[in-house]
Order: sequence, then structure tokens, then C-alpha cells
Amino acid sequence: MRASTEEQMGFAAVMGARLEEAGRGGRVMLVEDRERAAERIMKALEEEQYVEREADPARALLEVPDGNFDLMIVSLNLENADGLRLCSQMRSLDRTRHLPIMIVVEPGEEARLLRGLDMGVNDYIVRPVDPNELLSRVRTQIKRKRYTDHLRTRLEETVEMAILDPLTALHNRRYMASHLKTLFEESAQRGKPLSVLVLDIDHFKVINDSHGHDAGDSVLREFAARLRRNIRGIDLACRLGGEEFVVVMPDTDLAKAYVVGERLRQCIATAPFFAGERIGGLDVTASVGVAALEFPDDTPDLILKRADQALYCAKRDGRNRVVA
Ligand code: GH3
Ligand code: MG
Ligand code: MG
Ligand code: MG
Repeated sequence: MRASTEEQMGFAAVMGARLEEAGRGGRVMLVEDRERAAERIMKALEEEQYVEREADPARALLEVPDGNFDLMIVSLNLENADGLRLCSQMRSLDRTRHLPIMIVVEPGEEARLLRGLDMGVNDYIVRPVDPNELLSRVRTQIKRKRYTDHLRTRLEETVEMAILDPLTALHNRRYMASHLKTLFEESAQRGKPLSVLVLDIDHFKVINDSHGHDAGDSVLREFAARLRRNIRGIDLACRLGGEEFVVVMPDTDLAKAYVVGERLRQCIATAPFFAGERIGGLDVTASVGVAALEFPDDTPDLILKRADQALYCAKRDGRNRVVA
């Protein structure tokens, strides 16, 4: 029976995964400026790893961050440079810190070997290099690198899920609360201004009821995008939930915050929201409540509460307006 294309692709993917698991098919940067020594190492690895050789450590340092490498092998017996210095530079730069390093040493070089290990070099091999030993050590490093990369990505995803709102990619209520607390403590201590805006879309239920939940979602996303585009880099826009948003603004007093609130109100009200070919443009407005750090016994919760009360007044007085 002939295997379907899908089965064949599945097979290729599984084989690829096995190769990766085994620490094969990696990208290795070799830093060695002596021909014979470099050839010996490249020959040992060439069957299953891609090896790029660089004689000059300074160039290797430049190339490594964008080269998607899995391992750097550094000779400590370079003719024209200091391999240990390269190792220490690699460890001190954010963009190269995570790349495993293996050093190649001459017998009797214990002192330099120890300095390398102290710097965070991951493994070493002693000359004359045994090809099988080298290959096995290289695979181990590559396997470990792939595993820690995987863990790091998972960790980043988990953090993202905990602090971002999935619909709009704005920060969520939980993150806003901790961010506001931090800013509040700093502002209160140094006597610096701090303001918040609470924004709520007017009659949002009508949008859902007349055009469907998907149209409502697209309005929420566009609303978030307009907020983001119209605040400073140091301001934080968050989605509290539903159709309610908060903007936290450090170094901003009540009068300035009112101006920002008015600008945001206008950037919502003046251009229709596009909700797809079928529905077209929707007129959307929002009401905005403003509050600032004002009193000696203020707290983040009290500031948010005043902003909420101001928002309530804006709704009561006819919506599509800003109240401080
Ligand atoms: P008001 O002007 O007084 O704020 O009226 P409103 O209709 O905007 O307020 P209300 O609180 O009555 O309705 C909010 C609606 O938002 C009800 C709820 O179904 C809808 N909603 C909440 N979260 C989402 C969401 O994630 N997506 C969509 N499409 N709708 C949502
Ligand atoms: Mg409401
Ligand atoms: Mg509303
Ligand atoms: Mg609401």
C-alpha cells in the first residue's frame, strides 16, 4: 500500500524530531585560526553538524547572535588572539549569553581550563581531539541547548498568558493592578504626579445585539489599537474586561490626563470602526473617567474608584464625554 503524502510528511517530521533529539543537525561555530587544528575538528563533525569556521574571535562574536547557532567551539590556543577573552565576552552580552561554549585545550593547561569553567564555559575537550569523544560531547551540548530553548519559550508563553488579554493583546487587569501599585509607590514617595483613565464603550451591547458577537470583538480589537496608538510609550493601556479599559499615566497630573482623555475620546468618535465587508463602518463612542493621585492617604484602589465615579457621571450626563 502506498503511503499518502500526509503520512510521508508525518514520517519526515518524526525523523526530523529524532535527529534533533539526538543532538544532530546542529549549527556549530568553530573559532580556530590554525588550519590543521580546524580541519581535524571539522572532519570529526561534518557528517552530522553544520560547522562554520571563523579565525578571528571578534568576527565570531559579531556573527554568532544572528546566525542561529547551537554551539560555539573555541580553541584556547589561537595564534593571534585570546580564546578565553572571547568566552568572557560571550557570557557578558545578553544576545550571546545562552549559547553553549566548548573549549579545546592542550594537556597541562589546567589553570586556563579552570578560568574558562569559572566563566561559565559548558564543556571542554583535551587535544589531541578524539573524533568520537568530540562528537558525543557536541551532541550532548546541542541536545541540552534545544531543551533549554524549548523551556524558555514555554516560560515566556506562560508569562504572556498570565499578563495579556488574548482578544486585544493589551495587558490585563491583573498586570494593570501590579503596575499601578509600583507606579503609585514611586510617585507617592517622590511627590510625582500619576493619573488613570477608565474608558467604557457606550451602548456596546447594541453593537453585539445588532451585528453579532464577532463584530463586537472586532470593535474591541480596533478600540485597543486606537488606544495604543494614541498614548506615550511609558503609558500603559489595559483591558479590564468586557468593554472597559484603563490607561495608567505616570508623570501626568489631572489636567494633563483630562487632555489625553479628550484626545482618546475624539480618536474613537471621529472615525467609524470597520467591522468587515458585510457590516462596514460602525459609529462608536466611549465615556471616560479621569482621576489622579491627589491625597496624602490615597491608594491605587481609591484612585481607580474616583475614576469609576467620574465615568459614571460621564454616562449619566449623556455619554461620549470626559469627566474628571
Ligand atoms: P453603557 O453605555 O452603559 O456602558 O452600555 P453598554 O451596553 O456598553 O454596557 P453593558 O454593561 O450593558 O454591556 C456590555 C456588553 O459587553 C455586554 C456583554 O455581552 C458585552 N461583552 C463583554 N465582553 C465581551 C467580549 O469579549 N466580546 C463581545 N463581543 N462582547 C462582550
Ligand atoms: Mg455597563
Ligand atoms: Mg459600556
Ligand atoms: Mg461596561
